[in-house]
Amino acid sequence: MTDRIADIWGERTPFSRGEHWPVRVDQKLADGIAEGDVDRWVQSACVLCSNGCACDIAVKDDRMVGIRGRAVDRVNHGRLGPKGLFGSIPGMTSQERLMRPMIRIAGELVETDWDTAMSRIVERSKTLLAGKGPLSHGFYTSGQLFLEEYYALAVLGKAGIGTPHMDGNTRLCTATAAAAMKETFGSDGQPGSYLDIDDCDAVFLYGHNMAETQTVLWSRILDRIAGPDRPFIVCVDPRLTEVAKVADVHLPVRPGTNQALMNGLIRELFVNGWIDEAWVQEHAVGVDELRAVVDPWTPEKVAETCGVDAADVRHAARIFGESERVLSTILQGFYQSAQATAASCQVNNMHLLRGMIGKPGAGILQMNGQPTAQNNRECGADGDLPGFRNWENPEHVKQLAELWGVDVDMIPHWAPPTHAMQIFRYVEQGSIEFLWVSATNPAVSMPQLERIREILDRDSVFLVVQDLYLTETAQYADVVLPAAGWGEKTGTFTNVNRIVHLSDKAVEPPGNARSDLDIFLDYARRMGFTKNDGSPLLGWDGPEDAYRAWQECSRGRPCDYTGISYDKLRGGSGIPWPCNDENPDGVTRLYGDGVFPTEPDCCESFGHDLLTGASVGEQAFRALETHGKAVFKCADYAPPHEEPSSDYPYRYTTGRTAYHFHTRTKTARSWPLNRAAPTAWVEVSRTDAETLGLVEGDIARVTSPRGEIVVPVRVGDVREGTVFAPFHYGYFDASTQVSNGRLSAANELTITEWDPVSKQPLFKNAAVRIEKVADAVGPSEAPTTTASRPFTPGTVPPTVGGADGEASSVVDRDAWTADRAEALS
Ligand SMILES: Nc1nc2c(c(=O)[nH]1)N[C@H]1C(S)=C(S)[C@@H](COP(=O)(O)OP(=O)(O)OC[C@H]3O[C@@H](n4cnc5c(=O)[nH]c(N)nc54)[C@H](O)[C@@H]3O)O[C@H]1N2
Ligand SMILES: Nc1nc2c(c(=O)[nH]1)N[C@H]1C(S)=C(S)[C@@H](COP(=O)(O)OP(=O)(O)OC[C@H]3O[C@@H](n4cnc5c(=O)[nH]c(N)nc54)[C@H](O)[C@@H]3O)O[C@H]1N2
Ligand code: SF4
Ligand SMILES: [Mo]
Repeated sequence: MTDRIADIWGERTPFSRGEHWPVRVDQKLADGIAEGDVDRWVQSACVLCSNGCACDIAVKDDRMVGIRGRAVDRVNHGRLGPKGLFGSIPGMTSQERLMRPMIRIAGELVETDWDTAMSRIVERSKTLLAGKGPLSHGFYTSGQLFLEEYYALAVLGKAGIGTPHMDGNTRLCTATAAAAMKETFGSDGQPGSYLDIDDCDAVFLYGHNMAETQTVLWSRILDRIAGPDRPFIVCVDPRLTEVAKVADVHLPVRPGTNQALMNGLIRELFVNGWIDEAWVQEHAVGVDELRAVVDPWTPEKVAETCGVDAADVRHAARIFGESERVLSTILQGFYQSAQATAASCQVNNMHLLRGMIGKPGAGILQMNGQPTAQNNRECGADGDLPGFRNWENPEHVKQLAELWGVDVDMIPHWAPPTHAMQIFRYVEQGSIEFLWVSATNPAVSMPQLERIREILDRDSVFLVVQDLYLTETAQYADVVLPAAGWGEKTGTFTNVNRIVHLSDKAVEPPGNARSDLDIFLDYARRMGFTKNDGSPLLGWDGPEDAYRAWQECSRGRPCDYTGISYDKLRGGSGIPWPCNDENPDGVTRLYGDGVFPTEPDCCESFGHDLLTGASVGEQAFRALETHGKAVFKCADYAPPHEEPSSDYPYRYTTGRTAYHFHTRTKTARSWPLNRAAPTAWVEVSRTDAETLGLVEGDIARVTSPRGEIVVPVRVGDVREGTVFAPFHYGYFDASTQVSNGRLSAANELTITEWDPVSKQPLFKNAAVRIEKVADAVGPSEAPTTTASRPFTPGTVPPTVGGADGEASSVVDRDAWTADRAEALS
């Protein structure tokens, strides 16, 4: 095997359109372990991103000692990326795992036993419920638990306590994916399939640095690119990512201007007649409004607003308009930027206009990020009703009440569920006095950290934190619960393209740690939650029991799991939902028949106004007469609320590197990964560095109206006027910070603001100033292999675009025209 830290994607296995992506099995065993030492291999899937790569865990002497990709699986055909290979095991076997519950006594967290810890929680919970009622309780969970755990949490929150204050960090992550699919198609549920990579003529990546964030999916695209009939690649990203480097067209938009670009691309489709009129008439409503909204957005106007080249906008639109099969992927550059839902819906609209949906190669991937985000959305631990049910539809609420054996009025449905940022606001205001945080680290991952720390630190809130480690968030807890993690518990989860995997328990958890499912079930038991007939509300025996209960809940819904048993998941490949009697092997692509779940009685949402977030409501939705047709939702461009000013002249955006996962609780504990990206940094363009008198490695202070960070400078390939910071670097291992204890977390600077429809925070738009505080002692330790590499000489950096014909993208457009225009014709 090559050095998979330097060579992130491994060697190429080229293939051409329509062929089977070749198998390549990637494996990593702990140092000193040979294959013959392994006692057994236990089936699982990787939990370090949403790609859902199937793997087997190597076990020796009841310890996890390695990982291997599963060749038979349709997701990864044996491959694993650097995080999967190097980041899966070390964190789990670390000495720093939480082993025993902790409670706060006289200001200090001290270890205790489960009975004492749970009694404290239950006592507080019961007192508050009796005195103040369900609205005193809030739950903030994750995209990293298992399906069974979310379902347990959703049922206890909705039918046991009756609080609408439940959400996941999925709100920060994929709320916009769900929202965009609900608006356009009537329900959450990924239309596309990874197989579309094998069949497509072009891939459009919108705000998605797939090369670093879904490395195995990217290697599938690289293998098509290395094959004989490579697809066109179009990249929309303000940085020269590895995606941008291989792109035929790179549109390095100013952060916050996605909607202007999308309106322009769609206008080009109309102007050039790249529309399947017959399909649109038959399968969608609202095309006239869309045409009117995009009409002013000429390529020149887009160029001016987005800072890209007008010719590149035309080229990109032409690739979309003239290719037969386009795959689009959308992620945080859209979901966490201004007008998130509106811009993501525009991607759906492009596909609808050409009838490019549900057909091989013509897919939409409204991406997920976290490994199990999909399950949170399905099971309703994000506040939605389980099974993609519509809280505004009384019949849907009744179905759940019957299923759970409780009164309809027990289940909160009188208002929209409370989103994560609002839950924290209620804690700040003092109305939520009991907050249970599981498998997420808001003290690093939420916007405007100084405020979040104050909220977590409030005396008025009783804070429970359930994690693998003593995180920055756990430091504020009243009770800390040590959770069993991946490989230490059994459960299922579902990846981006609806593929369900089973992860079997490989080893015992460390110390007294217990699975999140056991903890939630124990809480429900101690609270005495019952059905109307007096039997326990959550009388489940373990994960498989919980899973069977979920199967019943999903029956007949778009995410039907009734045909996927634990047994069926063992041995072979993962299986896509919906899977039932009608589709015993699951469904690869949704909407192949052009019929969408927009029937008012079936849909998950009646939709929203994309500019204001106002609910459309049942009556107005019925008046649209959707009846199985998709909806063209649209909105005019509105600039981000915080734009550069004289005090804060730079656009600030944030994101990831290939080598770390989020707040680094696992990846910082992997020596090879942490060495590749040991400390925080900020990326500045070469031109801006010159203006600011900064050189590589200088220590700079980056200040927004909300705070500052002091970090080394990477003079890199970000567009002029924009600075980029990775959001991974919190404070649990402060010894690795280069800046002498100064703040390094990107979220010190981000803004408390969210998309009006999805309520996803705007992590990618803020205004900052930047100044030097110390000379470089050497180059920054930022990665040299990826989008964060030092400035690439010989490429034209993304700059402010000008009039048509002035080359500003990294593509040599003359060569492009010659090579690719021919291929298009
Ligand atoms: N290595 C690694 N992989 C991961 C994760 C991780 O932490 N590390 N996390 C997983 C999770 S939970 C998620 S959600 C995904 C996220 O995966 P991605 O969305 O691919 O990751 P990000 O780096 O957050 O953002 C992607 C790109 O958005 C660009 N961008 C910033 N602002 C804008 C804008 O206004 N417009 C446009 N068009 N682009 C913009 C950034 O330059 C960045 O390259 O990754 C998953 N995979
Ligand atoms: N500035 C900025 N901020 C961002 C983003 C950005 O791009 N820019 N991205 C946002 C996105 S997309 C995301 S997904 C969030 C991620 O933000 P977080 O959710 O805060 O990130 P993680 O570090 O993954 O936190 C997960 C926690 O769960 C624990 N854990 C793992 N497995 C288990 C388990 O089985 N049980 C329990 N109980 N605990 C477990 C881990 O130790 C870790 O502490 O950050 C968001 N914040
Ligand atoms: S691509 Fe994602 S799921 Fe696959 S090995 Fe890498 S981190 Fe794990
Ligand atoms: Mo995410």
